[in-house]
Amino acid sequence: MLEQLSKVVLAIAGFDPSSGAGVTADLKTIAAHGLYGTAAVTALTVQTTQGVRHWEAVPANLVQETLEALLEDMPPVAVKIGMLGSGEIAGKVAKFLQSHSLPNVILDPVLKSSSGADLLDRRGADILRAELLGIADVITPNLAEAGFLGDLEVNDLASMEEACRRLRALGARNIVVTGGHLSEPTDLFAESQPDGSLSFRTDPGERIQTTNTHGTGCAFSTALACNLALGASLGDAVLKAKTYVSGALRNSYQVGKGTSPINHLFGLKPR
Ligand code: PXL
Repeated sequence: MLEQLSKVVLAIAGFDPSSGAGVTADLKTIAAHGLYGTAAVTALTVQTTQGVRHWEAVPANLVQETLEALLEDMPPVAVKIGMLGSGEIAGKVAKFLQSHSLPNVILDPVLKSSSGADLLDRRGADILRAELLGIADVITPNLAEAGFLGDLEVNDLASMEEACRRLRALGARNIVVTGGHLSEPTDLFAESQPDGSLSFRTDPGERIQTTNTHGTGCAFSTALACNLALGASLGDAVLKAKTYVSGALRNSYQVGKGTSPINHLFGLKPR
């Protein structure tokens, strides 16, 4: 047990002060998996359950220094990358990951908040496409992100599959396109085979009747990182992450006046 608790999962992401998304939500998710979470904060957002009002990137050198310091002291067994904010930070993160070979790197290619605010600048999006896609072991775009990165409209399983093929051609190895916004919520998991081809699996989900959905994308990618850290195979880790997010949705409750967060800590008994 103690051995598991001392396994470190690193989140590289922005700060959402309402704690539905971003690093604080990631730390809750990591704790919920019985692992130890650390974080390098890329941006401060001014945000509530009602949306993102404003954000500013953290100076890129602080992100880089944090990553180097954490690596020296608490090397992670998995890394989740979320909001990067600026091209300068995306470049530092890419360089950091290129110079240290870290296990289980999950990239959630965050471009916008669910309320529609842009969370990455143009240069950052270019670095995401040209460098980070190829560094990550798994990427977890939603429909809009898969569409943007693959340069096509993604709105059904056929276009999700085509997006995966295009992302593979751009260097991505394993891809989960999260389809929570489809009428039948289904994720598409594309896994690279030894010959370089992709195998596809559809993971159907149940539609959970709740509007408390803030933070589902962040929680999914972090839970995936955690399950890989715990030793699950990639295919099982993807399913377990989906089950975790479903549990967090099912056990969510209203907090704040807008889109409430999922309940990351639904497994925790109050004391
Ligand atoms: O859900 C994407 C996301 C990621 N990271 C931060 C966010 C958001 C959405 O608002 O604020 C910090």
